[in-house]
Amino acid sequence: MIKKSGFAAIFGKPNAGKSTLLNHLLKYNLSVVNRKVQTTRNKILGILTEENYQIVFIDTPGELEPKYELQNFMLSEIKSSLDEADVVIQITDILNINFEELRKTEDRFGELLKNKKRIIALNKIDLINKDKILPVIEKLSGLYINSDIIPVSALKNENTGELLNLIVKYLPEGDFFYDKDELTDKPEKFFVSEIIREKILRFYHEEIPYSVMVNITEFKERSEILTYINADIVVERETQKIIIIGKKGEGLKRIGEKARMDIENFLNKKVYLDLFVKVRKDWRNDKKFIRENYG
Ligand SMILES: Nc1nc2c(ncn2[C@@H]2O[C@H](COP(=O)(O)OP(=O)(O)OP(=O)(O)O)[C@@H](O)[C@H]2O)c(=O)[nH]1
Ligand SMILES: [Mg+2]
Repeated sequence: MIKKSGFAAIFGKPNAGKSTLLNHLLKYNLSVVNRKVQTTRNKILGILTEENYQIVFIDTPGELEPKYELQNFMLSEIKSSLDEADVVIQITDILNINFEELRKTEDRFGELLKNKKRIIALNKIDLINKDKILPVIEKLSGLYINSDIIPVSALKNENTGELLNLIVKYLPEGDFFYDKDELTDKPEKFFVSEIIREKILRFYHEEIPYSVMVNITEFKERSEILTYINADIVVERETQKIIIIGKKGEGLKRIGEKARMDIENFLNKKVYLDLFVKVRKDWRNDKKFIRENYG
């Protein structure tokens, strides 16, 4: 039997639905999804293995003009993902198409994209009248002459099967890169920190979600059934620390309770979770700190 396998980068603007698509194709909630922009910060591999193919998806951070060091890191994650990819799935929110921006993307990433099979996935079609879709595709086809354009809804799973078929069509022939049971490249610790960060994205607003990083400082299996986890929630300013902790510690307690339940489901074990809030002044612009904690 001929086997196909390769890397498929999921690429696009913040909030376009990249992580949602990844999770639906994998049928597993691997990557954090949120209404806010800049949810994904690292590239995350999600591996889909079937009898005759293996797609190694790479979820990437949203493409934006970097304004601080963390965003420079995010941009470097996008670039290395595109570089590794055999197929690029470029997700575009059909309600938010800006041709000037899309042209800028071509200027910025053209060199990395030029020899890749590219699929433009027009996402969120569940939010638009169906007869409005075709004119958008026609308009875009001038910009993406060598690419397929396919309308989908990642959220409602519309046309995602067709998208998957197209990706498989473009995969190179070759042996699998990963064992068939492997789902990702990242360790459990990474996903635990993402579960905690997701609670903060959900419960807090304005600049807090963008100023938070979660660092797992201890991860110990105390017994067959109990894991002890110690995590620092790192913020940029003293005032943010006060907001996160909340009145009488209610805020931190809420994060801890919700995160612990999700971590227990994820690890399938009882968890003792200790959370601390720490201030590292302006860490988003601290190259050394970012290098130590990301990457
Ligand atoms: N209605 C609708 N909403 C969607 C669809 N796909 C994603 N969303 C929503 O769009 C928001 C952003 O989704 P994400 O998957 O986090 O987007 P992303 O591109 O990974 O975002 P970043 O990681 O911040 O770049 C979430 O609220 C999703 O539920 C879709 O097909 N239809
Ligand atoms: Mg994302």
